[in-house]
Amino acid sequence: MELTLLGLGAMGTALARAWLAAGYPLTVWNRTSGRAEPLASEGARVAATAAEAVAAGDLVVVCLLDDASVGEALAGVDLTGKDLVNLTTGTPAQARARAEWAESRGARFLDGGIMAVPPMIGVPESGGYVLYSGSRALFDARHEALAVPAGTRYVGTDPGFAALHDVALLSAMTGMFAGVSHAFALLRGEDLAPKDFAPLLVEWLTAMAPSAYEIAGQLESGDYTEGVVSNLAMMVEGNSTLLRTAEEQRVSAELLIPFMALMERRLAEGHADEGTTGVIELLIR
Ligand code: FVH
Repeated sequence: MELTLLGLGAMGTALARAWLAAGYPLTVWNRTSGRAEPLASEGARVAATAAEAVAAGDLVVVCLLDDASVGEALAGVDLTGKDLVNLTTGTPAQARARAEWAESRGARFLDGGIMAVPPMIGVPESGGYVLYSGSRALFDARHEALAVPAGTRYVGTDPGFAALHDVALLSAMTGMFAGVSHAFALLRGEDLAPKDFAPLLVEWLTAMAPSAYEIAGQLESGDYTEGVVSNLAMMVEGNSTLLRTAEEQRVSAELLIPFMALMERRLAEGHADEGTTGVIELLIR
């Protein structure tokens, strides 16, 4: 099997090194050719153009900045008979359109969402993995090579599903970063070392994370009061303490307020016995 990789940014370079270390013959291309030089000395063949790189490979992996750069790099390139795997982050709609685009050019297509940062690539114990969706036949046929840089999770034939899972996980992470930022802001100016607080924060967030299973169960059953231990009425009451403390500590509560407002709306609609699952209903447009 001949492997081609388009894109040698931070992530593309990490992917290339993992495949080279595993002994895969690899052809690489990057828009700025200088970035390929270190890889040439590590055993990669360097193509002068994207078309030349694609022609050299059966399995073509693309890891560029965004969907527009994928379109630019592959414009006019012959994809007939190729297995195209796009590891560029994008939206579900972009992935679906890219799949149609690739298939109409004679390629099998798989979209991937990388749940790892470059230092985690090629390090199995890091826990990094890639979500894949699209052609199951491609995934099965190329699994051995795809599993080299990181673990694999196939999430469905719909080419948009990998991006959907990826963005949902990143969105949850964004909320977590918002909460962590607010928590550290509360401590600023006090005689408290952030590094002493960090382990408490990690322990607490780890203990609370399994609440996702409770929410999933309630969404499945449709009963948002099922198994509730901390109800909405109590939590909304508690929010006023969170807000008063922010004021006392001279910290803006702007990261917390939007979510608290939704909790209050759901409570006002008569759902005191739920947890926070009902907030999801208020988000659906
Ligand atoms: N790095 C990370 O932590 C994250 C982890 C999760 C997944 N992402 C996604 O991976 C894609 C690539 O990310 P990256 O870290 O390699 O990004 P950069 O280092 O900025 O490299 C960008 C490469 O894209 C090339 N490029 C940009 N525009 C074009 C274009 N119009 N035509 C062709 N190539 C283009 C760029 O080339 P150059 O600037 O060196 O010439 C780099 O090769 C990305 O989707 C992340 O969201 C990474």
